[in-house]
Amino acid sequence: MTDVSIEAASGGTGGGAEAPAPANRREPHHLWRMVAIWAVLAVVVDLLFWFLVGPHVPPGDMTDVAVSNQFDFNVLFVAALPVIIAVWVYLAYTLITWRAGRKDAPEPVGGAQARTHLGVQVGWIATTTVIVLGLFVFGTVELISNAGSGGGEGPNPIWTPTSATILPVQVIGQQWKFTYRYPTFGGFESQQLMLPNDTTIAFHVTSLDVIHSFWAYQLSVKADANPQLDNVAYATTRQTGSVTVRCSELCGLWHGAMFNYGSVVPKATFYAWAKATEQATAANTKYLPPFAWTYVPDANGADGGYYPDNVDPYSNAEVYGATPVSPKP
Ligand SMILES: [Cu+2]
Repeated sequence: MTDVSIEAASGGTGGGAEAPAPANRREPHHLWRMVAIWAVLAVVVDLLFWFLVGPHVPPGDMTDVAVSNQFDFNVLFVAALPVIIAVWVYLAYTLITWRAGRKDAPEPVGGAQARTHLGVQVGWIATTTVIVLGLFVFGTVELISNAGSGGGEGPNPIWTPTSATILPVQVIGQQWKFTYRYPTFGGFESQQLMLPNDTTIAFHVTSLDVIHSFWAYQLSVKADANPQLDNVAYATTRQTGSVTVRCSELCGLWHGAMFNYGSVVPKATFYAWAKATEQATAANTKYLPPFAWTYVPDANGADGGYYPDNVDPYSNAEVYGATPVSPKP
């Protein structure tokens, strides 16, 4: 070990020319060649990606947050592609240039010279710092400027949309389905997520049992569904179409089957549907618990969990420490 270092240090004054190449042959500056190949490829691939692939990157453009998240993903791709291209160019270049079968192939020299190269060290630290901190600032700005970017912000969101009118839709997760309540239409409950187009929606996501996660992929909305917590996420619809909703938090045996579908429809269609469903389900709605942002699960009751007991006595387990609907005798 010591011998090698001394040898390298004492012989390392020729700037990489110690390789056993023929005396009459001048080695090109391989690093600059690699940089040139990389720069051209990186620009070409980034441009091709941005214009050809970018518009098709999920989650698409069904809502404002989907558009902004697609933009974010594309920026991340454009930042990442030159990095992977650098690795591939380096690998391909070295395999070709210094392959054993090449006649008079020069022996690459590394070791001590590479380790003490100030330019490489400063360049490496500076480049990675700029990439990491740049993406950190970019991601934070994008999260805040898009009202939480479709993510759950808890019961008291600090990043809110600027729209004058917001339609609240409650998402209720339970083992193993999602249902939706519409508080501005008498609090009726639907098995299907229906949304009006060109409208800012406030999703109020909660759970009746364990932790689920409401993931409406095309809307680019993803918010955890916690029992006794009102988790709010925003999105503004821009296009009609169908939506897939999946649970994205492992929640028990049939987690994989916990999905359903929804639609973004024209405003008039939505209001007609909502009014009609409100009337059609009125007889059932009165048996639901009154609309609330969260519901107390009824762990021991024989009534299926959703429906709070109106009959005393409650056990502590039934109300999870909350105040019963009516006081104990
Ligand atoms: Cu679930």
